[in-house]
Amino acid sequence: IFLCVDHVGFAVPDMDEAIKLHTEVFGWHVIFRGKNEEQGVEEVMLGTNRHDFTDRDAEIQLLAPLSEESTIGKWLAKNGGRGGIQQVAYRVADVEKAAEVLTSRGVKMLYDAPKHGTYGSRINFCHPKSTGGVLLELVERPADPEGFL
Ligand code: V0V
Repeated sequence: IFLCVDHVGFAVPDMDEAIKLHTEVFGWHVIFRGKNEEQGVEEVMLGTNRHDFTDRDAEIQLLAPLSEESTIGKWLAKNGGRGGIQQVAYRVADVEKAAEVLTSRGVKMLYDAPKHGTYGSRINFCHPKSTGGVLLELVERPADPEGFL
């Protein structure tokens, strides 16, 4: 079902501090910064800066809450205000098909239909109660990522 790991999502209490850490110390490059109001997040995607950069590389996603009541706001509160790994995202070719297959195998999907994700991707999530405790996201990237990267 899965093509590869699309990204790993870190919940962060302070976006600017997190960007500084992951770029200046770890050497990642900011390739996208934006807000997803529906998900209640400010997000930054970190990638490599190789000359042959393609959208096939797995990325790191920094997620800061837009409000205390948002998913990330609640996650941080539960984690004592500290950041950490909030999710792992698997890239799929067809998010509806993948959700259908996983549902038939007993996985509980969060949404009946895909929602909008980074770069115009289509996303859904597997509830952590049916994945052994890890919030797994399914990401179908847009056919043409030009203009986003
Ligand atoms: C909660 N739980 C988690 C978890 N969040 N377990 C693993 N990883 C997480 N991230 C556990 C929690 O410990 C509880 O277990 C149980 O689930 C219920 O927790 P809760 O605090 O009551 O939380 P809920 O139910 O309010 O919310 C949990 C769900 C929520 C998964 C439903 O986080 C959600 O809707 N996530 C999907 C959306 C999302 O994560 N958006 C932000 C990223 P016990 O204590 O009962 O055992 S946006 C994004 O990724 C974008 C835009 C993108 O990639 O394009």
